[in-house]
Amino acid sequence: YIKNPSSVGIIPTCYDGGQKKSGVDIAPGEMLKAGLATQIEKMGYSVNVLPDEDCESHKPESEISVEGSNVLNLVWTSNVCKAHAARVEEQCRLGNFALSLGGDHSLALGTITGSSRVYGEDLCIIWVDAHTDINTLSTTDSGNLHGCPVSFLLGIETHPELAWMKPIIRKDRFVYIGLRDIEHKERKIVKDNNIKAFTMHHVDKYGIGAVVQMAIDHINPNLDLPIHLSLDVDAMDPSVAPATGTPVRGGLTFRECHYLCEAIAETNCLVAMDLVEVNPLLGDESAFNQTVAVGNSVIRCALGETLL
Ligand code: NNH
Ligand code: MN
Ligand code: MN
Ligand code: MN
Repeated sequence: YIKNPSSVGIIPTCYDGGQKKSGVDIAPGEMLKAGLATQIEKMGYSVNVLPDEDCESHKPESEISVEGSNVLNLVWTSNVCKAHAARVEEQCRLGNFALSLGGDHSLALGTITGSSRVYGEDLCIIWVDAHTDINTLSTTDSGNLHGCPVSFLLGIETHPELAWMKPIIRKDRFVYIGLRDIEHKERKIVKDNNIKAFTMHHVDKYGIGAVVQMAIDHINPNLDLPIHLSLDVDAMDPSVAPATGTPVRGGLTFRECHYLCEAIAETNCLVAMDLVEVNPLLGDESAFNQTVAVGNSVIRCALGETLL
């Protein structure tokens, strides 16, 4: 795979059907309006901004219901993520850094499927989030698919509607950082599947530097495998990234999240990134501006902006 790609493909998908609060679908437009593409160009990359996905066109006539589950928008989410996966796959095949802008975190069903089609079982995932997003169709209480993508990506859950995913992500190449809001049933899934997780407790105990080092050592000890970073802005403390649908206090500070992105950039292994769950409609104008700005800022850090 290509280390340090010189081109970035920005793939916006304004999808909000993986949860119930509208507004997360205008985030990609706002992040681009705030100058993301030019900022990345100024760093020396060539940047290609792909058109926004027409999510309404993917809406089915009727949704299916799943027995024993209150899951919402399964068909719609599947259709949107399938289209998004093809776009991520294409960028990775071209050797471009695939930057997905969401939308809610259900989009990761598509983002990581797309990169894994190109990088296969080598692909390592760093999931930075307040939440584990590992509910299955039967454990989800909210019925929101943004709380479920990890179970599908790791092959813990399947559904015929999502059969196109054909997941190949290795559980030992997946790691969480930033967790602090884990549902009881999710905790059991994480433990039963032996998934490496660094919660905020570990960040407090060891410091962010050691946590990121341990996380990278776990998934990619020789620094020879491609990494996909899936970053949910709610991993950051609400004082840093307030405009998001499910804020949880006690999150990563501004510097901790930036440090994390810098340390991943330093590996030269990062090939794809998702920035999801910015909801510009939640909170006042300053909360909105602050969250869009910090989203763009952590993206630039992951692309190496602050490294010498
Ligand atoms: N665990 C909850 C659920 O399944 C919340 C998920 N919300 C998120 N995930 N923002 O990152 O609905
Ligand atoms: Mn909408
Ligand atoms: Mn998430
Ligand atoms: Mn989250």
